[in-house]
Amino acid sequence: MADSENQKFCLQEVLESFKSCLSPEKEIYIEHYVSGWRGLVKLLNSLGSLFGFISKDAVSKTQILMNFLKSENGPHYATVQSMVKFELDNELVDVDKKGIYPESGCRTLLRLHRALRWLQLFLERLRTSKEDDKTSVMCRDAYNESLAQHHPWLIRKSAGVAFYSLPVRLAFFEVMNVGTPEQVVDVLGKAVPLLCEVYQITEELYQKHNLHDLP
Ligand code: 1PZ
Repeated sequence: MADSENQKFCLQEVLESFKSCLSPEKEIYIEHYVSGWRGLVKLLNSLGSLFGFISKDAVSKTQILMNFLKSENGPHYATVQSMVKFELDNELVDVDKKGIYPESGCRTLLRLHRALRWLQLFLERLRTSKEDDKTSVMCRDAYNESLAQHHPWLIRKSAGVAFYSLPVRLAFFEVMNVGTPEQVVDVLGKAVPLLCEVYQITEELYQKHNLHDLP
């Protein structure tokens, strides 16, 4: 595991990454998008071994995108928009669902994009939660409303088991590493709309190019 993944999670840092991933023209820089996810992986890693399978998948998806970014085609992978154009123009995407490109940038990012919807729903629930609300229920409800529809039974089951082991609300706020519960709520108030914007831009781009069902 890379050193950065062993370091302590900080919500503020994740917020900064997602902030810097938006260009003035509202393009999404893949490098910063990936570093936002890498930040979130630190949180997953601090939650114990039941979350290991989720963290592994998130790391492998971010690695695929980083490899593209470091490859000779790197400049085409600077933004989500340029990646979509490059992979479509060069027929590097399974638009006809043949499964020839199981690691295309477009299908890999689609998985993280769907997870971003879960994150947005979960953090909004957390932000507006009351003292006695259960993080496991917030997490499960957000998951059922989003990612679960894309996962087979076994993954849904394992995710469900992991959710039960989440720390209680106040302990979870401490893991966020930004200060008092009020400060956490404050940072979440900035983070959620930002994640929403990044999600929406990607969503529209994928809709426009009919990329929502990539295998
Ligand atoms: C705070 C609690 C964290 C709970 C995380 C909730 C998300 C549950 C996701 C369960 C994913 C299980 C592992 C692998 C699934 C893959 O099969 C799928 C589809 O990829 P494919 O098989 O088609 O290549 N992968 C995904 O759906 C991407 C999942 C990324 C999850 C990132 C979570 C980051 C959590 C941040 C914590 C705040």
